[in-house]
Amino acid sequence: MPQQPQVIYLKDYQVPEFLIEKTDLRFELQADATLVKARLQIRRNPQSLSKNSALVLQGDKDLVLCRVAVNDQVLAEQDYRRSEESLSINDVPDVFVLETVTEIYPDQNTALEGLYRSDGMYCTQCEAEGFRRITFYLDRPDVMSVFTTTIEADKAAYPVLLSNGNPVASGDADGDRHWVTWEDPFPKPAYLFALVAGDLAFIEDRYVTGSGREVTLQIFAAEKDLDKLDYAMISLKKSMRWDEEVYGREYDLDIYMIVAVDFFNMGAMENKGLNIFNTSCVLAHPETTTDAGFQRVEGVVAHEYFHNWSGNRVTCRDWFQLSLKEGFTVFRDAEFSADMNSRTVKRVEDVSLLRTAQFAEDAGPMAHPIRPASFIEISNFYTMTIYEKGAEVVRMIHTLLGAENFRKGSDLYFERHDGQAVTTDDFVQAMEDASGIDLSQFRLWYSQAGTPVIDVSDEYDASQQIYTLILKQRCPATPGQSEKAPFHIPVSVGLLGKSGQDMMLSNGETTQVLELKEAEQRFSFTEIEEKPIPSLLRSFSAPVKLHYGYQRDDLVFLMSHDSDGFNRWEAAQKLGVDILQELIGEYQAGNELVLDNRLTAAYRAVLTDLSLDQAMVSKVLTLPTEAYLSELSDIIDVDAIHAVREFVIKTLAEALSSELIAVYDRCNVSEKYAPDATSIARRALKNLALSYLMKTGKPEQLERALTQFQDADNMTDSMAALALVVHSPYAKAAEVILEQFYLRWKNEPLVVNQWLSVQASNPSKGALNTVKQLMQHESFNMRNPNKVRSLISGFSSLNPVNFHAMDGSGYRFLADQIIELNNLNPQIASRLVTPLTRWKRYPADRQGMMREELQRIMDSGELSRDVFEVVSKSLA
Ligand code: 0A1
Ligand code: ZN
Repeated sequence: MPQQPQVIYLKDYQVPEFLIEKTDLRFELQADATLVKARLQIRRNPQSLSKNSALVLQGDKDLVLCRVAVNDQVLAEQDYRRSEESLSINDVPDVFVLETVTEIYPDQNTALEGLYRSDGMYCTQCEAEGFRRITFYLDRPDVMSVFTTTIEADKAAYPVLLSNGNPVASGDADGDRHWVTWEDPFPKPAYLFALVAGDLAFIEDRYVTGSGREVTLQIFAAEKDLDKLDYAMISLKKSMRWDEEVYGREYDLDIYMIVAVDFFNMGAMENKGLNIFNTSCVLAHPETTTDAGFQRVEGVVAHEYFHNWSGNRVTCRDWFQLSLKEGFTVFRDAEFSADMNSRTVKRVEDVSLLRTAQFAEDAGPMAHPIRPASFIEISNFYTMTIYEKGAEVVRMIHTLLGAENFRKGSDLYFERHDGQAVTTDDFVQAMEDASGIDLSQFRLWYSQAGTPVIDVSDEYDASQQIYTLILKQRCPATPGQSEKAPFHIPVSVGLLGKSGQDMMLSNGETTQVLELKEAEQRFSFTEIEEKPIPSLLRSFSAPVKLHYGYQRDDLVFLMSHDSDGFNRWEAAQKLGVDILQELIGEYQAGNELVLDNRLTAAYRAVLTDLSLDQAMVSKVLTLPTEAYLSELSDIIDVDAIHAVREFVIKTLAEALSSELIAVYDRCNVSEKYAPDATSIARRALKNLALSYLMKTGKPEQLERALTQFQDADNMTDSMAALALVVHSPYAKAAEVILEQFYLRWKNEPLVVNQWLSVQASNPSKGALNTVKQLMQHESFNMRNPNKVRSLISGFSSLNPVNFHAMDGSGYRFLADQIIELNNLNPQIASRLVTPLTRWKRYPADRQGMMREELQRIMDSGELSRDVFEVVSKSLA
């Protein structure tokens, strides 16, 4: 890869010069190589302005080109030109058939893009630009083609041969081989192409659509995982029903397939009719999967299914529009999960993630708008910003339009653009046209990066009974954008009276959406009989940082009275942040730490109030995480944050131990495991109580955890106990149960991944050595992204105290792994850089060491585009 890779700009977009009407593929899978024969029906695009241009197809440098023919005429070498990344042919007719034969080597493909082998089976990953690693093609999403795919392979080793669409023919071939032909009637971009060949088992079900069409549903996995597929099937059927009910969208093919693979760079992929899933996002069984795992399966199955409309039927014009499909689809899957489980819990989890990971991204060197203006490597833009902030932007449209208008807008969008490759602006336009609501200023959310900050103050005029909120917005500079225009921000508010009731507002309701559009704006409420306590940004109505000078007593009040469940949690978080930040200051000054007993009292009240939404109790009683406290810090003091948070947990645990024991006993019921919202809430609360109790350091609490570990009949309880013991000072006990756990689960890779992760995230001294040893363990494999994520990211992202060790050992270790992975798997290598990109947030000594490691990566030799982009932007 060149050291100065090319930057690609949105402003340079041009319609394709050629279109591919039909794509006929034939794959011959051989022991060491695969032959790819492509027959493309091509014509010049009448919409293109360049009339005589050469045909330029993208193709990876490793493709071995065996034959090129135009209209059955084989081309001689001088008739075409091969460059590092393309194949050009001059003087092609306006309409013609192009044939190529290419040889590729899936066994050597460690990048896991294009066609590769995962544990003996073949599979593909073509988004974003993987298809060009399979054959020469117009590998861009606005070239949509009808695909026919024939796969030929050894019958015994690869009995199952799958591709997109419907199977239309099959037969035997010479030499114990067989073949199957698949036809996908829906035109699609190459990034949605998929192929699978392997010895796979499957479960099958059927689904009847609202209009009465019958669809066959199949989920494929290795034989040994056949008992872990039922939950994905249930989730799939629920998703299909939900999309009909909420969006009026039906499935369109006769068959829907999901395949589980062990080696996968991301979570899953929405290939038309043939989703390919990371095993971690599809396999679920009570004995091996935690509650969080079950919910992930439900959410990801829904996400990929929803893409069939938001992504496949209506796709992206170019990769700058990625959030068109991802933001919208994340919003859809979040609403689905909220409907299936606890809405408030789902919101709290999503907001927590956004405020830690996405806000940090928005404040760092890789900050970009949800519609980026440029990139070097598109794989680097599958980010929290494109996905999660993108979903928040769609949510704000939903808030501004209301549910009914939003549905009109989505109907119009799907109808207007079915079968097209479009832009985020087309989406917003449909929402505007259907609702009549002006979103012109709102569009800035697509082009401006950074997290807006809103400072709120208020005035109460008792004689006039007028209460006024004064909102001021600003947005910090981000790379390439020093000045920002004011955003259009929906700020949902309620006002609480002294007795805790919601006041009636001028819209006749108790919640009102203020539309902040100016840099500073005043909103007055009339007939307000007493000075209210405001409940601001209800349900987190916009992805912003909002400041208002709450007193601690106000927050305690809101914790118990706010009618908005999200804001009750938010009040607890704000109280926690306020107290922790003050203590961090004391810690840094070397003073003795004393906990404000209002926190203890508030926690006691929540612990003992059985009338509360039990699903929310464990969330309310979880202190702001170290990651969130870090994000809120100007200069991150890793050790102070950790020490202070530990102090508060221990103090709370000691003060509340009898209440915590009562809660633990109440929730520790024996019942058959079920991943429903009520039982998930009970286990969460039980394990939260246990986590506090363990911090008392009392031997009987260790006993409690060990008993839970031994008796658990489900992975949630067993993993919670394991993590608590491993992260405690009881090193000997930890060693014993880690060993026991491994022996029991060593044949379940997903369980072993969690076992790796628990050790990698251990805040005790010596974690780095453990991680290094585990890299030599039989269960570790640098080529498997799930292993890398569990062990290496587990250390660099979930173990701040050790990663940021003052001797720089954590940074050095991470840089070594990035340098190694840069050659094996650039996408994974590039993602690993993230913690180092945040160097500016740390004190000077750590900054220096982090920068040095970034520089060492930069100087380490030939960098992939992926790693180059992130490292160079971090050093700029
Ligand atoms: N479109 C998928 C995410 C995805 C993106 C890239 C991949 O390979 C590099 C794989 C999956 C989704 O949103 O689920
Ligand atoms: Zn997606």
